[in-house]
Amino acid sequence: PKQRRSQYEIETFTGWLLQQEQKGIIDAELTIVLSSISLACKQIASLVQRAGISNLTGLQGASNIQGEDQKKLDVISNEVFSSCLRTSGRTGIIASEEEDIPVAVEESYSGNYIVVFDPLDGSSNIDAAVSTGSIFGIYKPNEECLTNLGDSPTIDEVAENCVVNVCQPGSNLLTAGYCMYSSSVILVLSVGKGVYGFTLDPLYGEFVLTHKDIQIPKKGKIYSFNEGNYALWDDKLKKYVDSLKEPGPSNKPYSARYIGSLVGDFHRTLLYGGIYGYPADLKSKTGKLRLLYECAPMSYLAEQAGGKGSDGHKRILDIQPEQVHQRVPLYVGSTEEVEKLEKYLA
Ligand code: AHM
Ligand code: MG
Repeated sequence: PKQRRSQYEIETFTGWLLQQEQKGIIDAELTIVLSSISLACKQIASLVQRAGISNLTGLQGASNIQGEDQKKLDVISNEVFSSCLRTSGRTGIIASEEEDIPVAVEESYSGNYIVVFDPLDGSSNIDAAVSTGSIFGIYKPNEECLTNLGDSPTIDEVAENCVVNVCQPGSNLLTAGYCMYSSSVILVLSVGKGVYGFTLDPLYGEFVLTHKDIQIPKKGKIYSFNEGNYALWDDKLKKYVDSLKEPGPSNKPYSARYIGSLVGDFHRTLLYGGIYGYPADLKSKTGKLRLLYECAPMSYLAEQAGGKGSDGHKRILDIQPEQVHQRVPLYVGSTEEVEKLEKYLA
């Protein structure tokens, strides 16, 4: 007879990963990469939580290639993420918001996965102890490019090869996810079969399955835009946002919620429904958020949960990146809300 489930049984992230491997959804190599990412997230969570105590708030005193001032924790989180991936021995190339160009990971024993990430997104929130997060996406290496390299490639050839490998459309993603550092630490990811969420149990130090097969509501009455930029938006977008403020027959307009932390704003949108947007404007002609490690992973998760990710006209996952740090407008969330916005922008 089958043994009864015990009341003490918990499903951990590690257990869940092994099940995905047994079912043939991911291979052993990817299991190792994902578990090294979860370790990086635990380390970053503890750094973020203790930032004020260990003097890790404030600026590093340098800026990244995109001209943004780096926070101390931006730099440290990047190091944590990179070294966890490096020691997994299954990652070939990494591309990060905080690195100028993609980096080849020499120690790779096998696997050679390409991992794109933003180690600490929304870090302007750190000093006020408001939510932040890490975002990641994983691609299979492009075999053709690797074999084209020859036996003893020069450093420039390797660097160029890395860029070619990394610049894949989101539709090639094998898996993507984020970890949110908030009142709880929650790891949300998809390996292409729905979206699952795991909450870090601070006593066990383990991520525990808490959100099974997350489905984003088809519509939702929350919009999440930085409306401070309103005067810089184009007229079609202004009309759309104005329309959300009309009370309608129910006498209730949409609610506005904006943390300024993509992971937090997206996580709420995923669970409650609605729309998150970072449009292009007069100042940021192609928007602010980066296609590779911000927009594509979030759009992949939205689609896996039954929602949509769009640049206002087309599917984010269909965009072929030309540059590693390329920016695109992003509208992501409930299907009906994203489609409504696309109609206004058409
Ligand atoms: P970062 O990667 O430098 O932290 O910037 C990305 C963040 C997102 O988390 C957030 O959605 C957006 O920038 C907020 O920008 P703004 O302050 O312009 O509203
Ligand atoms: Mg970011």
